[in-house]
Amino acid sequence: EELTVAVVGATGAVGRKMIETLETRRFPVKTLVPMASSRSAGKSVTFRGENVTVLEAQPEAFKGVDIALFSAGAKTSRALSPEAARRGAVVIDNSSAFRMDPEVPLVVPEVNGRAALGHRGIIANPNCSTIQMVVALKPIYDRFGIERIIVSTYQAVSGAGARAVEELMTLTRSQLSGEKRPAEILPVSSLPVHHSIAFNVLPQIDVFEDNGFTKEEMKMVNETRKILDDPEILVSPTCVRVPVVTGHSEAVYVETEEPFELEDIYGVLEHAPGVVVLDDPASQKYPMPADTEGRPEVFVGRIRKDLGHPRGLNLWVVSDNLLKGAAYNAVQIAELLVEQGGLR
Ligand code: A2P
Ligand code: 11C
Repeated sequence: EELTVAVVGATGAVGRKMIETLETRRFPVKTLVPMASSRSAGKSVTFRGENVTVLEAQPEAFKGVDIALFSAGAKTSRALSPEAARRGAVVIDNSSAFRMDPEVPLVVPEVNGRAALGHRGIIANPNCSTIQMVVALKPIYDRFGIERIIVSTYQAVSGAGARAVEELMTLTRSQLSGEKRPAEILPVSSLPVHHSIAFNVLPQIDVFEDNGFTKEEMKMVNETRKILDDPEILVSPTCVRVPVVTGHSEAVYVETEEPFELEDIYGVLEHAPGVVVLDDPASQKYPMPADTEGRPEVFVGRIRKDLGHPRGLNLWVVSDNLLKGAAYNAVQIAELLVEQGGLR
């Protein structure tokens, strides 16, 4: 089967990775249709060694498109995903626009791939920090049950887009040369106050909600519940931005329902799809974002039992936020649709 595939947000940090992943995974693309805002129309992107012209994303551009991968922000998704779906495309949407819509499946193929087949034209790709956590926890959840998750994240600036990456570079350079430049993008570009990410960590990702948690933290709570289909599971997140370009890290503490032996945790993780166990303290082996950039898997290390709680377990989970956290997960969903007859 040879398909027409649109990538909306083709000039952005995630969109570029989507196009790269379609190529490296040899996805059966007949025609690639890259789209972005009117600012980028007429520019080109490279696919399989050829230049392909970027179109302005608008309803008529989706005629004849079989699969549309969206990563151009929630506003664009809200406006154009239904238009694409109406014209017969299956939309795989990386924004937060439809994730909590009960009619839209929220899919991580290793965890709840079958949910994708129940789509009505739109499938949502979860938030990056949620994806890598549920990939690592699903095998433990299936074997021992999980009552409670306490997670602290160490998130890369590429999660906030290409301009945030530039800001990390600019502010680091200016601080090294003794200048004092103001921050303009992070933590949240649309808010009036900004803090420098250079030589710093920012305990704010996205805007605050009334309960004192940020929107990013509430995504980890609500998306985890939806993906695991477990509205009761307790999730207590603190999301933090660190001066890393690519690769989110997470310190994850869980309390299981059933008692476990550590060797069984290693066993289930070593056999889990999409997981690589990298855990050898004696030789100082553990996952780090610098080593996992460009890799599609979720890496788990520092696996240890809690000192006090008999069913407490600590893990360190690292993955490339632009790949498994976004582009790769979206292309995996597209592959699943092709393999299991989920296209329209
Ligand atoms: P453009 O480059 O034309 O602004 P990032 O997350 O790296 O900031 O990228 C955002 C992506 O979303 C870019 O490809 C950007 O295109 C695209 N985008 C932003 N606004 C729109 C819009 N209104 N319609 C279509 N694409 C958009
Ligand atoms: C970040 N997790 O690192 C965010 C980016 O809902 O898809 C992705 C936001 C989202 O800033």
